[in-house]
Amino acid sequence: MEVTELKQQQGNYQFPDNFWWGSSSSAPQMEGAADVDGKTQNIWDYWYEQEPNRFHNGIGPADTSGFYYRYKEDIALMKQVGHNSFRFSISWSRLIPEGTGAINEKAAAFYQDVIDELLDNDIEPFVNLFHFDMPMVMQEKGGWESREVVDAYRDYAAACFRLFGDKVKKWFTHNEPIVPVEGGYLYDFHYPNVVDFRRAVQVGYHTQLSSSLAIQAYREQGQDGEIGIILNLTPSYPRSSDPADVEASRIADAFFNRSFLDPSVKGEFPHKLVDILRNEGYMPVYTEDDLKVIRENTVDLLGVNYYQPRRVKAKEHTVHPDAPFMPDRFFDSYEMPGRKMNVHRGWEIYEKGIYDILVNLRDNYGNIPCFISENGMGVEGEEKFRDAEGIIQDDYRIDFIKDHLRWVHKALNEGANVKGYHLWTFMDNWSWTNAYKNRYGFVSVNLEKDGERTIKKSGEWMKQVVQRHGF
Ligand code: BGP
Repeated sequence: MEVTELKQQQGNYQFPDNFWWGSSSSAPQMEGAADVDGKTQNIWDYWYEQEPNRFHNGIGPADTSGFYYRYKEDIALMKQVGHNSFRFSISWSRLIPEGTGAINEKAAAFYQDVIDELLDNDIEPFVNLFHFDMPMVMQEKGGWESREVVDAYRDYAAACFRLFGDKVKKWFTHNEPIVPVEGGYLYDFHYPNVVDFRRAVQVGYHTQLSSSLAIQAYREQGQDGEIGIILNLTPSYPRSSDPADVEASRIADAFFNRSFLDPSVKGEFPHKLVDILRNEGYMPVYTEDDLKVIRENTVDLLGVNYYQPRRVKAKEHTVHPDAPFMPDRFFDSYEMPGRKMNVHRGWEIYEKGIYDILVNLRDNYGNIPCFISENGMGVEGEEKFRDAEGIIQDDYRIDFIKDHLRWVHKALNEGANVKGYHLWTFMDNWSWTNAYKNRYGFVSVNLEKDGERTIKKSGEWMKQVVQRHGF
């Protein structure tokens, strides 16, 4: 069934009573207070200091939505829009300012308060440990290229479980681990702005290892919740059924999806990827003991972030043998004619992708318990949709969510093990180098009025969805 057909179907989309409804967020994008109460710099604070002009309108990570100060007000708003669960991340550079060693007691108290406030409002905390925000002290030791940093991360994770594990029962080791690999080591949109495939492979491998070590630490402590990872899965669609296009899309899938999905869920890296790395001479430095850790510490639960598909075709021109090695040596991207776009973000909107991911997890990944941990629509200039009552009329966001939820519903009916839907994000926040360009929230944050929060039409709508368990 194609997108339009499903969209036209009216009727009742009913979800299970215990479905997780809510939203997701991250510390560096929402907390603000970047150099307050003992927090040290992470790579974003540092990079902004070095190159403020790389950030939209020159706005840096110190000016995010101020959740650090306003979390009680914000959690009350979450309650108002019907959340029964909410994902946030802990900032490593806030909790352990030197990267290893002493806990910052003020930071521990802050996260403890946030957790208590959520629980008091019947909102289950989902806690993620790393959202692109390497502490600068750790980056100076080599970041994810360094095995020492992997061990420091495991200790940081273990400290979080000890501090908060009695109340937090859903943990995530990383958000979108492929993104810092792409951004920081291949395509220059994260610090340290390296373009080097060999280093990228080491970073990716060490990030996976760090996740598996954190899961091992969680289980060694005898914690009784669930632990997983959050991956941005971009289903790879070939231009045609021509075998060369299909092979190109499989390779892209191995690089960008299966590189973390397979080891996280199955405990092993995909052969397709390993074969390429071995044949081309780009295997990372690894040990058999580490591979054993990866094999034995797979996830309980998978978060799926879905924004856009990847369209791929066979490579049309051979790459010069001396050109730097990049994954796109094996495929070209392809713009599907007539595709629907989110013009603000420049991303294709393809709702059926969310269904294809869920069915793939059902059929090829043991139907691992999962949930949609991010999906959302960034829009520029939303202030112009504010009506006389001050409410942003974001009907486009409601349509976007419904169009995706219909496909989630279909997957659920066909046996996919999907347990919830979280929007990116709760309130407008700071989006890395795009800063405040695109707004994503259920709640607007008015930067002109001291960060004033107002629930958007989509927030009011979501509340009804949760009350009715559907729409
Ligand atoms: C995901 C990230 C989020 C968030 C979102 C929206 O990749 O996990 O941190 O930012 O994308 O993308 P962007 O902010 O780049 O528009």
